[in-house]
Amino acid sequence: MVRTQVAIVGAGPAGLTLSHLLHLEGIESIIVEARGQDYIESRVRAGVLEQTTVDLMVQSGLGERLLREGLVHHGVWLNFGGQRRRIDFDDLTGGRAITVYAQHEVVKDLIKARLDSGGQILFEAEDVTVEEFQSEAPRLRFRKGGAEQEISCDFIGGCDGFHGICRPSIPEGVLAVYDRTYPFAWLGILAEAAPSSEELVYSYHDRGFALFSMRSPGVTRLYLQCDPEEDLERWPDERIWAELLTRHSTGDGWAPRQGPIVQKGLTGMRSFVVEPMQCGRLFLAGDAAHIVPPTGAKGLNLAVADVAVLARALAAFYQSGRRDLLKRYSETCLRRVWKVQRFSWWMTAMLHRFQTDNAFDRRRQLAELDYVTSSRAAQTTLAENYVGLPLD
Ligand code: RFL
Ligand code: PHB
Repeated sequence: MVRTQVAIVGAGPAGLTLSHLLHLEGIESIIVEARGQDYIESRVRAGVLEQTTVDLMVQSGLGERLLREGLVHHGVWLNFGGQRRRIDFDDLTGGRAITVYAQHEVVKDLIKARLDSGGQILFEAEDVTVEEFQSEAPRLRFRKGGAEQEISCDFIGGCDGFHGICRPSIPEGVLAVYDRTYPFAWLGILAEAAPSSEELVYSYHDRGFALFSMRSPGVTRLYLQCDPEEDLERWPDERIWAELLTRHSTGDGWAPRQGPIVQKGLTGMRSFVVEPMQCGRLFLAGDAAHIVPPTGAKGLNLAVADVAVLARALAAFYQSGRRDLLKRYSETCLRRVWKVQRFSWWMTAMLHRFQTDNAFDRRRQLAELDYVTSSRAAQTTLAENYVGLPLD
């Protein structure tokens, strides 16, 4: 049996960042991951980092490539009723910004940092189980390369995403679930086309929402609101471009630039939170504990914020025997989680077409967009949430 201080399930942004922050505090950890390294280093997901996330990465020594290759954006556009209006983060938040840097690049940087400093990530682990976490001696069990393995530890970081095993291992009755599903999904594409706007464009349209984003100076990322049961076979490239151009039409002549589509996918939309985010010595972080619809670009950022709180609490435990921060882990995280849930829900409700909406609702949405882009108070509300609330 192997021993470590903190055993972490999942090598996504939450698990890897936790392991990295613990290492900086002199705390040992081992990450156990179901997938292979190549798979997780190329999994296309989020792309927008809050200022808060960028600051944390830079302060913890992960800034080198991010600061060189990340695209810093000082605002976003809201496009509705034939007008494109800009929310100026710089002016509204005292110089805070967002950085476009793909999640899998963050993951690559984190894996490299862990492996370079002798960290252990056990990829391709099968049938992981978490045990005895309500005692002082939790254990992780799994199979790797056909052999049974066991890790004994002081704490478990449950960082295995929404479909992981940590949350379902918590005994029935402990967790309360709060959730909402939305009656639509996003069809997302990556296109080999130089972005035609320097900043993101969120478009509200009669035919549904569309988003213009990017990954690099040569790659555009675009999304379209669609049916959750949508069949991608019914979306040949020409149909996708026609729909994107219609929904992104503006009065000022701007349009996304077209190019070969190199990836297509469907993303469901859901808001989900469990309370509490801990049970004994098992601590849930990131998507394992909560998910948000992608409209606010928050999932990855929330995962990083959780593990910053957890790393600080574990450091206080190991350095001075303090248990109070660990005890309050869930409470501390949930204050931020619920604010981010509210923001993600609000952006989603403001920008999407709901089938149950009538002409009244449509006018209400347009009025809200007009207000949000013309009142300085409302613009500040959007901007300060988008660039990221400060860590507690
Ligand atoms: P992850 O990234 O899902 O990582 C969990 C890891 O655990 C592994 N795992 C297991 N390992 C061992 N045993 C098991 N039984 C396991 N089960 C699972 C998995 O293989 C995986 O490696 O969760 P984490 O670390 O909490 O990170 C969360 C983020 O990935 C997620 O919130 C974001 O991607 C959400 N998201 C966005 N977030 C943002 O902050 N900004 C964005 O712009 C943004 N855009 C998006 C998004 C998510 C999207 N999709 C595909 C859902 C855009 C999209 C399209
Ligand atoms: C992305 O670039 O993938 C992206 C950007 C903004 C969002 C969601 C996703 O709100």
